[in-house]
Amino acid sequence: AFGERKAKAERMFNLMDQFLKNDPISLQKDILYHVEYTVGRSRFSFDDFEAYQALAHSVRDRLIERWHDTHIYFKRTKPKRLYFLSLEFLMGRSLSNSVINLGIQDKYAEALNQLGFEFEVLAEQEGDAALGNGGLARLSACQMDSLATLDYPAWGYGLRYEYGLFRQIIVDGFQHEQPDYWLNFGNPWEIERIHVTYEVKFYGTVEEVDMNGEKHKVWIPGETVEAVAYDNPLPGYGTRNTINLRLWAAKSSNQFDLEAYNTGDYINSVVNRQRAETISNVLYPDDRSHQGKELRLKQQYFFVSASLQDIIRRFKEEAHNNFDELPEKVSLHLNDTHPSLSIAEVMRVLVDEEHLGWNKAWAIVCKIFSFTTHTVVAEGLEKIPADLLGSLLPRHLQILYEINSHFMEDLKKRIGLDYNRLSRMSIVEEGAVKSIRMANLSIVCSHTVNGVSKLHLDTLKIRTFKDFYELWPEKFQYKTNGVTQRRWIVVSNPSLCLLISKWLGTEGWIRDADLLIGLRDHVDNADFHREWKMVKKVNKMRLAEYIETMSGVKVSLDAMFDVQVKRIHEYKRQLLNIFGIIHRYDCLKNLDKNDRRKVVPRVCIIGGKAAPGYEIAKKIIKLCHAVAEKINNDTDIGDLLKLVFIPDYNVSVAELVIPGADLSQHLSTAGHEASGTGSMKFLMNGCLLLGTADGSMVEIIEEIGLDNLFIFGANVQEVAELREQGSTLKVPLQFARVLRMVRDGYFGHKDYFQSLCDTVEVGNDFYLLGSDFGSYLEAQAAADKAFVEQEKWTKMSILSVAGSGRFSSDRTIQEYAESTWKIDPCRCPF
Ligand code: GPW
Repeated sequence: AFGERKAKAERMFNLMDQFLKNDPISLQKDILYHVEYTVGRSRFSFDDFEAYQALAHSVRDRLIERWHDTHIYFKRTKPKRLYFLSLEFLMGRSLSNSVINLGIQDKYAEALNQLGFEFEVLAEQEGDAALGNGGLARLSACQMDSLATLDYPAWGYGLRYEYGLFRQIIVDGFQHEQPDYWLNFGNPWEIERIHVTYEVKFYGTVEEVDMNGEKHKVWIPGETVEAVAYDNPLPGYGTRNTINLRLWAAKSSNQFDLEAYNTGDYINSVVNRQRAETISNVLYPDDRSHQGKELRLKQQYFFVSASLQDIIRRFKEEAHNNFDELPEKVSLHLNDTHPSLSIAEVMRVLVDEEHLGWNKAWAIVCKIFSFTTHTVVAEGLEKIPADLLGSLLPRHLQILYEINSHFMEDLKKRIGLDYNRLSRMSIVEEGAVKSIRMANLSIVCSHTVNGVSKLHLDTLKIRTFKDFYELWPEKFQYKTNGVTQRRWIVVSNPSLCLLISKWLGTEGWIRDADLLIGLRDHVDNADFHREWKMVKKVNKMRLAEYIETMSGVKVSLDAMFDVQVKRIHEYKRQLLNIFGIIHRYDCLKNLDKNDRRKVVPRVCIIGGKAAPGYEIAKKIIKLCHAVAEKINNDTDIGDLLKLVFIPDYNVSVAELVIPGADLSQHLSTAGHEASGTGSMKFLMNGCLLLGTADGSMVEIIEEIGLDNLFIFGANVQEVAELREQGSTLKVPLQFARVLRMVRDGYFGHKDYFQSLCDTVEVGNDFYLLGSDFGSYLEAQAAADKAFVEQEKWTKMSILSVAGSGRFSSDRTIQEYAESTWKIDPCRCPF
């Protein structure tokens, strides 16, 4: 039998020849092969999109090759694995990132040139994979890139939504949402695994049965849905390792609704089958608001159940069913509370299916979960109504109650009968609506709870999770977020990438961002300055062209490009920015010709999506457009001030906007942004930051020094004090004046904007726009002043990039790997 297998393997190997070759001729052959046989077009007639598809398929082949090698190697060496569980991944485009990480970008460019195509043009054909909302989801994507690059044996698990985050279109200045059916034109980056499927059960009842004299709970489910795996290979940079992001899609199971078939209701049963497939249809577009919807809960459990079946199957194969080894072989990471039903599910599997007994199962569970929270405010924490949970997952609700009763008993022993504190810490909330607090569950059951910045952890300790911190101080840690320099410099800013490598004399910073500090050595070099400014100019040109095609507004390259792009949220204070712009406009109008000549021209750029049900956020978007219309059409003002709203902000748009920015704004009221990662992307692109001492900004200040950015506003302590003052709070006259202009209908839509204005009226101004306005204007004035002194500005810009090394997600991931997950690199040796 061995000889036979060997002969077969040899035959296979000879048929496969060898690894795919990457010389231009081989690449051209492969691309044309895919034009004919994958895309199904003639090699004599295909358009740019078809060329992109064929190109993508040729890259995919190369990814698959490495992906296989990596997984064969993991299987052979059996390292402890990290499973990164997240309901959201904002991957954006894959083509450029892949060829860069594979190290064959130049070869492809050359191959395409000879065929008469330009790589960049074809890359533009790709749509974004937008399976997430904002910072949290893009963070997952950056972290996957770092996990692959640092050779960690990691898997990502997520949902394959058919509709990603809605597309934002603007009609008369109002946001409208359109579905993002991103799979319409096929997705060359995924591999459908029709054989990797699991049944996921819902509803039904729990029965007690006797087994060998012991009583066991058995869940008799009422509905079965099938989960099908779609694998997305993610290559590391400078390594052969290519890890997997496995996304689940729902398919109706053959088990589904047998009843209806049997009773002869054929048509209805087919309709019901379709209904099962809706589970993974659509991404929920509200970040940080949870409405207790059944479909959302179904998505969460569908995801959790499929992922854990897959993980446990792999574990059992490797560990021969010995569950004592689970904590040495498996680390499960909860990206926020969204996947926290995993805890109950692992308990159910260990107790009900593997019959380990409660205490043993519990001891294992407490060793395998880690948890990262991305929020600051307790009100934003996820809660699931017990009724809803009990009807969809009756056994899980029992398990959650049991976890809680054990926890409450232990807690009473430790803190006594402090009923207020006990009820605050309980996993079960006994209110008008009895519900399960997913954050409490995650904290109780995880060995580590991570914040996403130093300041965030401080807030968790003294406010959000104070009770838990006092109980288990050692559980609470922080890992400052980071972003991947591969996407945010190498892919999105190729000119800067070349310049950095030239002056550092190495490309090493692409794998080790700390090397960027070496740029400080050249901070006064005139040639370096000249080249640095050229790079910014090129990126500003690219952005200016985009602005003109999107909005018809022509902008001057001499102006300061001032950008605020992120989800629209009251706490992020886009309104403060708009009020600042109104103030600037008002001042300009009152200047005489001579004084106007001294003004620094500005192009203010705002972009971001509002959750569809978030009325105030939508009004902010409308106000931005109303103000833009007034300013941009005022011939008296000309190039001195422009305001543009960039519609449909997403990862690809960010790749264009961030490198072209001179200044970027991060205005959250101190204490409200858990971290913020946009700031890090701007920092890496030599864009100066203007913002509050909030989240990761505090640490950016530590790295580059207060001299190199523009900080304003109340700090965390002051925010608390100011809020005490209520309606006696002092607000500058300029703020009152701007507010009055909006209220009086200076920008039209008088009635529509009143409720928006109410949110910042004295006594009601929770996010303190009024009291921060004065220092905001001062910071803006400081930015204007610095922009005129070009040499100083360039120096600040260089020092920003030089100090950005700490904000690489490589650093974050290494910290997680070493101190939380306890996993080691596992580098594929081929
Ligand atoms: F509410 N974040 C996000 F905390 O993008 F869960 N979506 C969310 O739903 C939440 C947080 C949640 C963001 C944070 O607002 C941001 O400060 C942080 O940098 C980012 O997550 C990544 O940690």
